[in-house]
Amino acid sequence: MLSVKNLNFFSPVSFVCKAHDRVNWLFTGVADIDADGYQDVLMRNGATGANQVWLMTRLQYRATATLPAMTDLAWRIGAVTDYNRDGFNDIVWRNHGPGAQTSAVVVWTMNRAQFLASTNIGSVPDTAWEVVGPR
Ligand SMILES: [Ca+2]
Ligand SMILES: [Ca+2]
Repeated sequence: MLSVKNLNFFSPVSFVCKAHDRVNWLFTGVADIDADGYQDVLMRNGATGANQVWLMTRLQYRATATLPAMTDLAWRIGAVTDYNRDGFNDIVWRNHGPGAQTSAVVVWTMNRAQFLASTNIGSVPDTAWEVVGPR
């Protein structure tokens, strides 16, 4: 069982993992990915680069949506919001973790929990800079 503190600014809640490796899956963001009005939980596997969204209804896990893997583990989610104003949250990634080969920043445009496209929006070679939000 994992605990999530301050999810949606409510009291700490707990829920049972759904067939996940409890060591490698990391919480990487919270946003309403499927545009149903409830915040969902972005998950990334730190060993494989697999990515998932836990679709939530209030504090209840409802389903898992699988996103494309980013097997280069230097990619990190930096921000989640609706960049192209289509009503669906998009995901900003930056290649800056340990072993990073580039300093690229890309946006994954999404249609609810379905990946549509990856667009390179630039690079930030200075590792002192971080993408900090919105998340
Ligand atoms: Ca949602
Ligand atoms: Ca969008």
